[in-house]
Amino acid sequence: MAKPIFIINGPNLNLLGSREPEVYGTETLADLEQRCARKADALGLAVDFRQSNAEGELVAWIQEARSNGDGIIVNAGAYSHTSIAMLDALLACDVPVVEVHLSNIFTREPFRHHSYVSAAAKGVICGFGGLGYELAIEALASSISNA
Ligand code: CA2
Repeated sequence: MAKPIFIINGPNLNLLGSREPEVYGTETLADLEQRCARKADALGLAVDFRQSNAEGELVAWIQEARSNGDGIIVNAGAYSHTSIAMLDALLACDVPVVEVHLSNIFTREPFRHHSYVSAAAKGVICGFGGLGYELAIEALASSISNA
C-alpha cells in the first residue's frame, strides 16, 4: 500500500511570510502545505507535511519516515549547514530523499553554501521558492513509480 511522502521543514520556517519576503517569498508555511497537498493529490500521492524548530524532533521524524513513508522532502533550514545528526538519520533511510531550499543558498553567505543534508539526497532543488516543493514532489513521484 502507498505510504505518504514526508515533507520535513526545519527551524524558523514557521515564520515564512512574516519577514524577508525578498529572500523567502510571501507564502506562509500553511500556503506551502496547501500547495504540496494539491500537487501530490494531482499525482495520486499523499503528503505528511511537518515543521519543527527542534533538531531531535526532526531526527525522530526522519526515522519515522524510514518505515512509514515512501520518500522524504527535507528543507532542514539552518540545520542543513550544521546537522550531522540529520545527515546520519537520512543516510539510514532506504527511501529517496530530495533536499529543497526556498532561496538559492549558493548566491548567499558562504556559510550557506555547504549542506550536510545534500550527501544523503538523490537531488537538491534551491532558489525557486515554493515551486521547489512541487518540483521535489514530481521528482519523488517519478522515483517511486520507477522503484
Ligand atoms: O532557503 C531556504 O529554504 C533555507 O533553508 C531557509 C533557512 C536558511 O537558514 C537556509 O540557509 C536556507 C531559514 C529559514 C528561515 O525562514 C524565515 C522566514 C521568514 C522570516 C524569518 C525566517
